[in-house]
Amino acid sequence: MSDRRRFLKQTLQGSLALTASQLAAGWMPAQAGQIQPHPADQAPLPYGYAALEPVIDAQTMELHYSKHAAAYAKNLKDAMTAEKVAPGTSLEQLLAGISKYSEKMRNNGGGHYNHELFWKSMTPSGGQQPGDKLSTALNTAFGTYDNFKKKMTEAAMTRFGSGWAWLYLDTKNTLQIGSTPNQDNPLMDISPIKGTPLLGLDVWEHAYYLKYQNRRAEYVDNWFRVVNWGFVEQRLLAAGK
Ligand code: MN3
Repeated sequence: MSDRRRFLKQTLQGSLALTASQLAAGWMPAQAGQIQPHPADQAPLPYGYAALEPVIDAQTMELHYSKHAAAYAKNLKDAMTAEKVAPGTSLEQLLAGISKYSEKMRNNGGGHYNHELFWKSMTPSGGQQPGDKLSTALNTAFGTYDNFKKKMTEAAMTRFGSGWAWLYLDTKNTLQIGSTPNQDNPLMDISPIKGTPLLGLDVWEHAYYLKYQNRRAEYVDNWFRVVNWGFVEQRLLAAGK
């Protein structure tokens, strides 16, 4: 075996080996030995399927993460390859120019982004309150925490059919509440509400139907008990507020 062939064989067997889909899409390691994750990869769920019981039951979490969200991730990866998205494009950049791509890219790109945010926005150590900086920002924008919760609940309850309710920072750096249909979100250039999502609430029936059936209001009310306010505050600070 030549040195070159031996090198290639060792490389492909070793830590530099890329997945077939990363190679197909042109993704390369950030540096030797370190593989840059593909933007369509699912991050591991930061807690177990049963961790958010009784607010979200284990079966719903498992189906939601390993079936619904996994399908968005896979379909997004396929669409990025088929539509030749430039290597190195971030998910945020892709969504900001989503009007240039297919319906498949829009639905699955939004679906993947929204769910990755959703998992991190919840925590088993529930019952937290927003920290000082987030609390001040919520009070400035909405008067009181209770009024914020009321408006977010209204956004979730008045979204007809499937979609998301959002707390987001608009393009003028003001906190806003709104909702989007299907898997759209405020990062998308086609969205009527635009800005940086800080907290998203999934109101697709697949997010609650097994436990709550048609009782969306009960799901929404309980969901506030598992929000990871520390994570939301980090996003607010990172977005420059
Ligand atoms: Mn969902």
